[in-house]
Formats: sequence, structure tokens, C-alpha cells
Amino acid sequence: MPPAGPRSGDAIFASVERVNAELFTLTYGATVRQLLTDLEEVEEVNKQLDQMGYNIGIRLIDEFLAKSNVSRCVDFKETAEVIAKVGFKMFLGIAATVTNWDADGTCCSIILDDNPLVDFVELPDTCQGLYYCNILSGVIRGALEMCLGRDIAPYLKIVTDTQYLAFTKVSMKTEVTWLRDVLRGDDAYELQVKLLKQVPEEYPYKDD
Ligand code: MYR
Repeated sequence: MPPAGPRSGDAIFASVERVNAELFTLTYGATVRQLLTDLEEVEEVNKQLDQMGYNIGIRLIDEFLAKSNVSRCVDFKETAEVIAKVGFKMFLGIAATVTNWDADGTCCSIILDDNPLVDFVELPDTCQGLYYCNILSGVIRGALEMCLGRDIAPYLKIVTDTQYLAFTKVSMKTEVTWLRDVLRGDDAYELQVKLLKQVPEEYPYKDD
């Protein structure tokens, strides 16, 4: 056992961070367990986790854009790289890799280098159809639906007597699905992100 004594600020922060990460992982596990008890069907739990993630994602994008200094991406390929390299790092402390692009650049895989959500987790046979980390697919779907997307040059718009700059926001509708999941016996965690359509919205944006 190391001798007790004063610890440096870095060591204390590292240990607080580790405790927070463990608390987060255990809290997420308790949430999934409660959903399994309440909803009984794993399919329903999958849907609920995705929906919870979506609700987080539509809010988290503001924090992401404010903290990351990421500006609008030029295409979906850049967006996917930003999610993998900046988003996963910022919110989960892990890196991820983008791969398996389709020919038109609208579908790819994000492979997680690590997955802190599954520390301490082992699924019983009764949960075989469960996508334990489905909250992550919802987060990505929600965040992309609310982000600025492709940059369309700002243009002048005249409303009654007032001239003001209007920017176009482009919401990205995506389908995010797990292709591989270690908890289900695969060798990696792989999320497929498919861009379905981009919906331009003019200022003032509708809140829905
Ligand atoms: C833009 O083009 O407007 C910028 C696009 C950036 C999208 C980044 C979305 C971040 C999602 C974070 C996912 C974290 C998962 C844990």
C-alpha cells in the first residue's frame, strides 16, 4: 500500500475524475436495470434508451458547440470525424475511429476504442436482445438533428422595413444503429451512422 501523504493537485483531479466516471457508469447501469424491470421487454428498453439519448443529444449539441470551438463542417465526412474525435473525447473521455464509408459519403461506421459505459457489466441470458449502450445512438441522432450542419452562405433577407442577416440552419436526420457490440459477443463496438436527409430551416428557427 502506498504511504499516506500529501497528493499533488493533478493526482487529486485524476482521482475525482475516475470516481465521477465510475459513478456515471454505475448510474447508467442502474437506469438500464430499472428500465428492464419496468418495461420487461428488451425491445422496449432499447427504444427507451434511444429516446433518452435523443433527448440528451438535442440539448448537448449547444454545450458541444460552445465548448469545442468547432465551426460548421463542410460535409458529412467532417461531421463524423468531429463526433468521433471531439464529441466522444469531450463527453466520454474516449477516442473513436471513423471507417467503412459508402461511395456517396453519407454512411459510415464509428468504432469506439473503449467503452466506459460497460465497465462492470455482464448481461444475463435473459437480456440477449438488449442494446445496452443504445443511449449513445440516440445522443448522436439528437445532436445531429439540432446542429448547424452544412454551411449555406448567409444571405440578406428583408422583413417589412427591417434588414437583417439570416443564416440557414440545416438539421441532419440520421439513422444510428449498432453493427457490433462486445456485450453481444462481437469483437468491437461499432455504430453505423447513416445520413437520411438534411432539412434546411430558415431563421427564425422553429422550436419543436
Ligand atoms: C456542424 O456542422 O454544425 C458541426 C457538427 C458537429 C457535430 C457534433 C455532434 C457531437 C455529438 C457528440 C456525441 C457524443 C457521444 C457521446
